[in-house]
Amino acid sequence: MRYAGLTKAIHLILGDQLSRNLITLRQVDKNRDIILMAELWDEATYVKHHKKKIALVFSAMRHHAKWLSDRGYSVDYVPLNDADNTHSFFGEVERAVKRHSADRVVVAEGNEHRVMQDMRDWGDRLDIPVEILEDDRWIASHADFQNWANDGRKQLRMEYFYREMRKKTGFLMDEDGKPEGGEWNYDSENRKPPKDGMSIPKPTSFEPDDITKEVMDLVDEKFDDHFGDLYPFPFAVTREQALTVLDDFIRLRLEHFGDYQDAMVEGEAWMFHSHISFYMNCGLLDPDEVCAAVHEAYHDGRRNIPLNAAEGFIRQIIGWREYVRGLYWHRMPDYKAMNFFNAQRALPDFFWTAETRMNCLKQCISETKRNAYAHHIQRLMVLGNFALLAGIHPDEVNEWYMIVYADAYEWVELPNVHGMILYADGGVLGSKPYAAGGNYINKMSDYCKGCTYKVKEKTGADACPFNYLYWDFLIRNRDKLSNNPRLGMVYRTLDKMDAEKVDTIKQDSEAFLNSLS
Ligand code: FAD
Ligand code: DLZ
Ligand code: SF4
Repeated sequence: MRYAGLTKAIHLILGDQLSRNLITLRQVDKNRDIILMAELWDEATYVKHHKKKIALVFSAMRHHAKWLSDRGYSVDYVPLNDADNTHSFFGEVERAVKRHSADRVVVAEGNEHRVMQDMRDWGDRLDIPVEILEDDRWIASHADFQNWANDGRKQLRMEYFYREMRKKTGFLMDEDGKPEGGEWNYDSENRKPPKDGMSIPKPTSFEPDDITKEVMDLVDEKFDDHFGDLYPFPFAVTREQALTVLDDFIRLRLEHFGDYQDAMVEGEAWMFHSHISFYMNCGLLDPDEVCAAVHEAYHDGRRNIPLNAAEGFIRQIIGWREYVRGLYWHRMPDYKAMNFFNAQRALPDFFWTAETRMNCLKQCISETKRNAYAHHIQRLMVLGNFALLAGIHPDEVNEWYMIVYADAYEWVELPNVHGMILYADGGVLGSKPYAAGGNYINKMSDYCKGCTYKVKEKTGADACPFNYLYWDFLIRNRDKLSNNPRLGMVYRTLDKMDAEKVDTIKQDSEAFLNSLS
């Protein structure tokens, strides 16, 4: 016995560790140990999270604490309003150790670098053993990712990592160890534009219960100056409710998930997406069970689920989700400081107010404010594309994404923002920046119909700003991008443009960008 002779442990459970099979819980002795959970000002304000995110996390924490108490665990729950609350993880652990005369602390690793850094010296500061357990809710362990990353490969591309995860999990693999359907990836089938008048199911929503109502009053009172609408509050806050969201997705939306994965429709924030990132990220759902449910639904034949939908969905989780988490830990802390394009512009005010004439941005920001949610293509090809082309400083963009989405945690936000949209890592995550002009948005959405800018016009006062900003971005960053083989054709097109047009692009871009500040 490693801790023979020791008596009582404090098991700290963080707000994104609300899984009923968490490794920490598996080690609790109900007759002896204390589970500590704490609502902390530090965690709610290290970035000023969207009101809905704070309400979701606090309510899910309170429901989880109740579930544990009902099953005989001794839970010491420190609410935000507790007069003695120190509002930091360490402060609360230190107080709990004294309060309960505990002689060791057990915690699962923090999923953010700043939290892990903090945890590492708790043992020295408390002068008792602090056991930090590897969080085994992931499909790829730290060792799995490191072994893959250090296996002599020049580039760490998601696609190859994903294939390893398919082999490891067996999802959508046939008996001969080959990918079902013969291909690993059906993404090329997943780019259909929206159809006029398409019928999109309403998202699953729940009435706030008494616990949630109390939390909402607290958030209203204490976090009034945070971004976003608190009301209405439709989120799941228990595992049972999160499972209903997953079930509804499989029943009502999965069939079209693949086809319309990239489509955007004005007034339809939720489309055919699953809306489960919130719940997986705080622990109410487990990524493995989510993929197993989709794998099963694809095979049981009761629903008409095409392979491109099932594969596309499973790839997002065992591919992208696991890959960004692996990359985060592989490259932090240096990753965060990278700024490949030396982008310096401040974030325009309209990212907070949605007051812009650019209809695509107005819609995506308004929905973000209302729902603490936007789907992937809105985050990537509208909001992210704009931040990239406008040269906004990565720190400001990262902070905005961390604030506005209820599923935002740095391990997933940072690689997506820093790597995928801003290319601030110079190509660690992606092989080229996801830059695009207005044509892409026009093809994949109906936003341009309601816009005062004209998507077909390339320059001039009425032209869609994405059009000239796209070329201006390539011109400004020629020294950094022109050798990229995936951009060779684009630069050849640029080289054929007449000098007058290039000048107009530069002037229009300068005037537009100056108008942002
Ligand atoms: P679906 O479209 O239904 O996809 C299913 C699941 O796949 C998601 O729940 C998510 O867990 C996973 N997934 C899909 N794409 C990604 C991805 N690129 N990286 C990691 N997981 C992925 N996701 C977050 O969970 N938190 C974030 O803070 C976050 N920030 C993002 C910022 C930017 C700029 C971009 C481009 C993407 C970001 N994503 C983030 C990824 C993705 O946009 C969201 O996971 C997704 O929109 C959540 O909605 P959903 O559950 O309906 O997803
Ligand atoms: C996101 C969040 C918020 C808003 N509040 C709390 C909190 O009060 N107490 C807590 O234990 N966890 C909270 N969390 C989740 C943490 O920020 C998360 O556990 C760390 O970022 C590590 O990933
Ligand atoms: Fe967005 Fe340009 Fe379309 Fe307007 S015209 S909605 S700015 S892409």
